[in-house]
Amino acid sequence: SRRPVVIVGAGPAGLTVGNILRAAGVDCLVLEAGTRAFIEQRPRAGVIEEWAVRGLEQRGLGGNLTARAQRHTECEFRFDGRGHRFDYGGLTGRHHWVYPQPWLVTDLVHEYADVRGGAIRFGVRDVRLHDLDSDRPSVSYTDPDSGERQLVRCDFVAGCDGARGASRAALPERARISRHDYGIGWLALLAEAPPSSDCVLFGMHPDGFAGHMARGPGLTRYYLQCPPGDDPDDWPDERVWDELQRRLHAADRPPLTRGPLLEKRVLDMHNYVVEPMVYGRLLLAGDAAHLVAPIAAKGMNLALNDAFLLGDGLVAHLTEGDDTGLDGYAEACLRRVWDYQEFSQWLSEIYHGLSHGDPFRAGTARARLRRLFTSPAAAAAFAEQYLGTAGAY
Ligand code: RFL
Repeated sequence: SRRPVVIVGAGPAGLTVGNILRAAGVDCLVLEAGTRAFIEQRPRAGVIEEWAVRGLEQRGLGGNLTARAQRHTECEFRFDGRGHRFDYGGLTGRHHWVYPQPWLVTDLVHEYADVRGGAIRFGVRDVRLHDLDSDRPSVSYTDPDSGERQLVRCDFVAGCDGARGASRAALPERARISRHDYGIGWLALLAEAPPSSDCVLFGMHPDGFAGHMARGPGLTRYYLQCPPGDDPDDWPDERVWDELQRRLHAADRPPLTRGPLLEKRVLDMHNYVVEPMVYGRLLLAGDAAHLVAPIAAKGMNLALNDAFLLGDGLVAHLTEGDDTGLDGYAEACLRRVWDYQEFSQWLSEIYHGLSHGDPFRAGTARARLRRLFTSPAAAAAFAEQYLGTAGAY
């Protein structure tokens, strides 16, 4: 068979590209390794920036989100046994949205497959990309029902299959991959418990960072810094809650609301950026092109930014013969990517500096932290970067 575009991966990036193409009447096929139920439930991100929500709305994809998402205007830093509120909404007039990634994926799959009539195959295996440097690329995969290999010819392949997908495996030698490893692990936790605060909490403690992010009325994400590669089995629920309570303790705040822990995963904090993001007819988007450790909650936002630019660029090329969007695609994405990478690194020092064991780094991390509460200029700069409005992207 033949389609103008094959999209590999049905995450936020791939599904957004697919929806944009379908809205313009462009035929495409999405190939996804997971089942529909699996991708609709996989817990991950939750913080979506205002510009990204506006981008979804402009493409008819924001309906459920704006009706159901929580609006956040403050975060709180906890250190030295006290809570310090940071009112970024008051400073900038802007806000964040909290909307769990599986909800967004559920909305996007529904809109793509059930409303816009987009083709999608779930459970595909062994996806391979072919002839990317020619003008007749193709994608092959094993069909889960028949067990047979299928080949789809296309004009473009959108590589949206995340950090461990077929697109990254297909990158040629000329790809330059810049990496940064923080040498730190985070135990990512999902608690079946109401949030313990009405805003995001960042705990800076000599024993390590701890974080709290509401996901919904009965679901809360927590993070605990741990050694990279730590075994989640060494973290029984009681140990987790005691440690969270210690690191997020503030004399002027109520204790955490405990509950069963549904997910415990150790994430090794590292980043990479693949440059360029285009290889012949393969265009990368989202985590396939760049990974940013969840330190600043930026990954899904970058995936959406890529997807807007890629979807719009493909539509302009395929329907009007206008190549400006595709020609400038990688450069436009990478401006925001590098800006967010830099902010994550800057923020990481605040989160992890106190527990590094080096009193010099602890001293400078504390100074960086205090400056947010003493210098209006520093506070404004932080707010812009936290909200993703700092650059002329
Ligand atoms: P995804 O979401 O990984 O989707 C890729 C899809 O491709 C499929 N796939 C394949 N399909 C076919 N063939 C193959 N060979 C395939 N290999 C993989 C996968 O099954 C999947 O469905 O990539 P995408 O679309 O680029 O989206 C990126 C985001 O998912 C990611 O950046 C965020 O989750 C990162 N992130 C956060 N980002 C935020 O903006 N705000 C947050 O608050 C936030 N919190 C987080 C996070 C990531 C986390 N983890 C688990 C790393 C919290 C956590 C714990």
